[in-house]
Amino acid sequence: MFNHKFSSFFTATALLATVAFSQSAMAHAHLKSQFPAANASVDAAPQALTLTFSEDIEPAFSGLEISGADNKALPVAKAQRNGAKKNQLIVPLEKPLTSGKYQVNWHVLSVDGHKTKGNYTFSVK
Ligand SMILES: [Cu+2]
Repeated sequence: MFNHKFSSFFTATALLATVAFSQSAMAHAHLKSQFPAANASVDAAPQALTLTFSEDIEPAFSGLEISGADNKALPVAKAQRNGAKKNQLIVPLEKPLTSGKYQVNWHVLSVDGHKTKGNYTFSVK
């Protein structure tokens, strides 16, 4: 009898914790897609990097660094948020990318106040 009560209490608590956790995890801005795509090898050098997140983001506290094979950050213009899609960050490149491999390190602040970051690579043929 005691064991049964204890185990259903435990199950209910675990369930509540799972629900609470998945709700807060869902609210974070995760990178959903990007252009050029991660691991892609593109023919034409992009004029801007476009990153689409799972949540709306605050452009003033979001941005990225892009570096080439020498690990030096390349010049980029101020990060902008797509006027029509508040979950999309657009970062224009100030110089055309030459052929080679590039790493992007991004960080964003989602509108719920949570920060996320990550990185990916792509290359220009
Ligand atoms: Cu969040």
